[in-house]
Amino acid sequence: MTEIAETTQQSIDYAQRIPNNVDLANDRALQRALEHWQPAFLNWWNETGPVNTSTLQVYLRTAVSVDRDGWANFGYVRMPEYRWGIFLTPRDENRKVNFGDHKGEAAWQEVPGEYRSTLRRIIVTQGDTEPASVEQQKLLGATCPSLYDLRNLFQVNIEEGRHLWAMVYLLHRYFGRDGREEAEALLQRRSGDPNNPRILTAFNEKTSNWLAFFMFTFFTDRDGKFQLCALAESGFDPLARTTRFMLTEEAHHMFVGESGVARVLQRTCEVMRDHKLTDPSQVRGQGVIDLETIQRFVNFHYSVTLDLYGSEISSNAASFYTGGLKGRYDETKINDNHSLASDSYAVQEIENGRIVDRQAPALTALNARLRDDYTKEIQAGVERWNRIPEKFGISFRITLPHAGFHRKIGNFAGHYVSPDGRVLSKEEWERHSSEWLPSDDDHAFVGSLMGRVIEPGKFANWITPPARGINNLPIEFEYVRFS
Ligand code: BYC
Repeated sequence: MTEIAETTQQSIDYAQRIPNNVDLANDRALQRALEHWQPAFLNWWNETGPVNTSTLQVYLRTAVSVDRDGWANFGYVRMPEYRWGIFLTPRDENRKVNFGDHKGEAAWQEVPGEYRSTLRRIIVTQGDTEPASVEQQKLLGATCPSLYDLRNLFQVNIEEGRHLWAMVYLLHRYFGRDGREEAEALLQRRSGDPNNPRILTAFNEKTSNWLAFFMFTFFTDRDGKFQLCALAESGFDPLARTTRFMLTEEAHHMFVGESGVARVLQRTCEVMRDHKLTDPSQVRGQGVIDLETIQRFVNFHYSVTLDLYGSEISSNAASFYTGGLKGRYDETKINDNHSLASDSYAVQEIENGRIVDRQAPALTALNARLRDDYTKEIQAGVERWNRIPEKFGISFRITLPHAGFHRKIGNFAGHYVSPDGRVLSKEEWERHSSEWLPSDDDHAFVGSLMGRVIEPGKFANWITPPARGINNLPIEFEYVRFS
């Protein structure tokens, strides 16, 4: 391998078959390997990406450079012709490993032999989520509530595809034959396929309607943010630089989720006020989504996403940290010795039928800590949502369920915890579960509202228009052209 492929430029070379800022043209073997993977990626996109979209022209943003203003490039694109590429934030020659046993060493430009399989596993797990989310969302375009929303869905899908490219670049460039095999396997697993599923549980769930999509981009994409932030601290510098650029894309996805749910809430509250309604079935009668159903979707998506942090107590997480591979959220802003060797962290567990706090070694509790950091940000978003019913004089408030509610991974797995944090028997939990989680009836109702609204400036009845359009354009702009 040449040194050249490790340098990055601010601007992206779009003259290349694979746009990049890693000087791919000077690493012929890597370029050939990625050019070989490219048609397989396109086959995957055409087979499992958004259905019936190959002729649509979508008003998309494309990165032209990795500096702050590099994003300001918008234009119509046919999605299969989107220029997926490889973009890393530029290298800081002075960067160090900032935590763990190797703290103070120069950040690694090649994979340290002792961490090769662990790093590959982390990169594959991250990479696997990206195509999975596209697969989960492939049918949503058929029931979009507006052109504005349709465009946002496609922007998210396109960028998840690019995030796959980001991880595949690392696999090809740094992991040789094993990496190439893993890159192929990333295109072979399928969300929800019982024989060859995606790696992490939440990525095998269905995203079958737009309320689920907004919840997913609010809750699950934000797990993406926190995991990427932890990887952006990595001592393996190419991983840190790749994930830093991915984070700039992730911000829009979370905006789509937070504003999407807010617009659903806004519409429901408007209808409740105008018709003086509180009864959920009457609210539904007006063709909007009742607040109780929205709460059940919150309960589902939050709890499923908490599972993505892994077990609260994890020796994997401890060795990722001591090895300098995966840091804490905002690691370099934390004022401590970045070793955690003698620190402790409070973790909840169930003891004799009650939830108790236990001090655990901070190193093994890193998944719990990252999850708690995530919950703080989620809680702030929920509080912003709650200003909407408050403004309408409606007493209902969205709440986050207890971290033990509906969990399949970690300390709460196998227990039956109510949203308000009581440990119940299986029978009692099951008696109430349809009050807490979306039922088949909820899915059927929400599904019944989903139509296809594609007249510029028009919105489905169950959601309000956004406050403003994309790239300062009017809301009635033709964000997707069907001709
Ligand atoms: N489902 O010690 P444990 C995103 C496995 S989202 C299935 O508890 P660990 C995005 C685990 O792999 C962010 N399996 O946990 C969002 C391990 O298996 P092995 C994705 C699970 O390892 C929206 C075993 O159980 N990025 O970007 O400390 C749209 C014991 O593991 C699950 C990452 O996750 C689960 N939920 O932590 C698009 C970052 N949880 O290895 C994209 C990379 C655990 O013994 N991944 N297991 O066979 C990681 O850092 C870690 O793998 C995890 C798990 C945090 C996921």
